[in-house]
Amino acid sequence: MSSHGSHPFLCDLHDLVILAEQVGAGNVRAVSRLISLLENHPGAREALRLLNNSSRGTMVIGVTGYPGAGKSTVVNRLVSVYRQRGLKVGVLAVDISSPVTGGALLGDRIRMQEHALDHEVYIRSMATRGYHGGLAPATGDAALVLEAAGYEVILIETIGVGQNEIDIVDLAHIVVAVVAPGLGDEIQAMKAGLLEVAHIVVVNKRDLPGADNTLRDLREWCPNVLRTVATTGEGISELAAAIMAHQQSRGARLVGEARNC
Ligand SMILES: Nc1nc2c(ncn2[C@@H]2O[C@H](COP(=O)(O)OP(=O)(O)O)[C@@H](O)[C@H]2O)c(=O)[nH]1
Ligand SMILES: [Mg+2]
Repeated sequence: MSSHGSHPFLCDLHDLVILAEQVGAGNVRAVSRLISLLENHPGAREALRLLNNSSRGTMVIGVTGYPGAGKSTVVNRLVSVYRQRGLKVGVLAVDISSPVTGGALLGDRIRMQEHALDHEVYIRSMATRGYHGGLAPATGDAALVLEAAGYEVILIETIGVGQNEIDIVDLAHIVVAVVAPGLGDEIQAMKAGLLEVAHIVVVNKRDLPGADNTLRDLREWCPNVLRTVATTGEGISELAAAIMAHQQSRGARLVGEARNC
């Protein structure tokens, strides 16, 4: 990318055209580079108009829930399912932790490390940078880049921040809320927040005490609650099937969005 005077990162249209072409060809370095530009330079959004996002049947899956519920572990398992089906998978893991401390972002990476060497899997952590709504500012743009690069499934892990969990609904075709047992009163708060936007609710950590109580509590309110042990993979194929069923019913309906809960 050529530099311009005192602003070495400013991108001109010619650079963006080339970058968009490379993204369209599935070039991973170009994907990373464009997402970084989109995170740091509003002018890079010009490139989005140059991407070819038409006629792609990309499935965008949001996975939300409180920190520690097991979102990254669930996402890691879902990546395996989609890879077994031969699909190219992109993961955008959004976290509140600052890029400086990196703590939880590192956790996400470790949870998904088994896919690190798979060229058909792209994993990227994004920091919220103080932006409210559970997503990083450039998450939507990054999803468009992955779509243009031919990723067929995009998993977006977002932090569960209760009432502010609305953005993911606009971005994802389906939202999976991951809940861990033992939350007690927090479950009540979640019903008014992130569970409200979910199409599928998952009680993860079924192996821990309290899982059945949590399940019973949620089922009173939502018939479609699944159970998983993400660390062993138990229940993940059922989750993948539920996601597929929702995707198919969504395609059949064309318009109108019915939540499971
Ligand atoms: N016992 C148990 N631990 C789990 C399960 N799923 C995830 N964990 C653990 O819970 C911790 C948080 O998981 P993580 O996926 O990083 O949660 P996230 O913050 O929601 O992304 C990690 O130590 C995981 O190994 C599960 O089903 N059972
Ligand atoms: Mg995580």
